[in-house]
Amino acid sequence: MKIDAVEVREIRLPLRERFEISSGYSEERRILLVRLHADGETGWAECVAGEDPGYSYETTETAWHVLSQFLIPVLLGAEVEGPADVERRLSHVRGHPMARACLEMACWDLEARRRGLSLAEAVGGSGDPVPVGVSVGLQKSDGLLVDKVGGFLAEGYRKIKLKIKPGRDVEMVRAVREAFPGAPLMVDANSAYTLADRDRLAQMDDLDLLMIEQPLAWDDLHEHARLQQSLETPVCLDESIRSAGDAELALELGSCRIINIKPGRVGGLGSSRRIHDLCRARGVPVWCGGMLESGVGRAFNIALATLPGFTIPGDISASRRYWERDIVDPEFEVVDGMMTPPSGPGIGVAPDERRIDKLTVRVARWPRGRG
Ligand code: OSB
Ligand code: MG
Repeated sequence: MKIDAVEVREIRLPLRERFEISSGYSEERRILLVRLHADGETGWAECVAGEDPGYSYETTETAWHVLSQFLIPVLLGAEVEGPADVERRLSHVRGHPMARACLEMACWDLEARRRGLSLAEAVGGSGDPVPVGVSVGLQKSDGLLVDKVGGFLAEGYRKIKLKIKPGRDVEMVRAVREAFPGAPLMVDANSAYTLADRDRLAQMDDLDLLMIEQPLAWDDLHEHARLQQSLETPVCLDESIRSAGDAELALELGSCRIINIKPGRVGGLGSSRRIHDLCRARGVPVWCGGMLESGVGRAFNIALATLPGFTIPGDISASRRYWERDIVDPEFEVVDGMMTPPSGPGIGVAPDERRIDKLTVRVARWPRGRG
């Protein structure tokens, strides 16, 4: 297929509630949406880069820069074979997986539409509903957190992830555990600790947690291996895994027992699938993380999560958990803790273009000079 045109736009989408993690917070997402045009078909995707470099060095602004200066010029006018070819053509760019991923993912959507397949079918997954969870940000008090968790459990979510940081950890999590003795709970530190906190982190072993996610540095594997040795609770890596190579090294070193796969963080769906396959071959469970995506990005996450190695509920919540109104029709729903992947071609949900236009703060189109 020949890439005839590409569009990138930034939309602003206010979250229904502030989402706070150890490194900062978000109240309004600055989301880049990309659109590829080839052979009369369109492919959509979303760039998951955040507003600030607190999770990754990539931001909305760096992604805009790398996409428009270095990535899109390579694809424009090119005759590409499919998503794997797009990934290959962009591989000369060091780092910036989130910027690269959104073009690869748009190509997955485009190709799935051309073949009349749902994204779940195209990646090799199933059309079956998948159990999903919810990630709960830091709250003003433990009481508020317990109320929030109770609400999500009542909605049926199959896993509850609590954000932690030094000063808001063992006692806070214990309050939730005591309120909900049998609940499937885990915690995510977003790199807020060091090995010096080993004893504090080991106190989590008594709280019956599914895992502790990314306790140490965002780019570390070695110290996580040392920490995992002294913890009973499985360590799950998020930030530290940027590729299948990272995943293999992490498993060799014993840095974690579980991996959180986010297509944006690892450079796309192809890379996500390679990490999935590697983990599955070694009996290591994976689950699909989230980056507060709009419905466009969510569609990729739910499709990926239908692969058989995704044995733990992902951070894939209903549109309502994030937005007053999502930008896709229909919105994503969770019924009894399950989400059904859309069955239509490609992402299987329709971006609401009128609404997206209203939310847009800037747009760039290639070839240059077109409207
Ligand atoms: O660490 O998983 C994370 C959101 C933004 C940045 C990092 C993370 C998160 C979440 C939210 O936990 C998951 C979601 O999209 O619901
Ligand atoms: Mg995380």
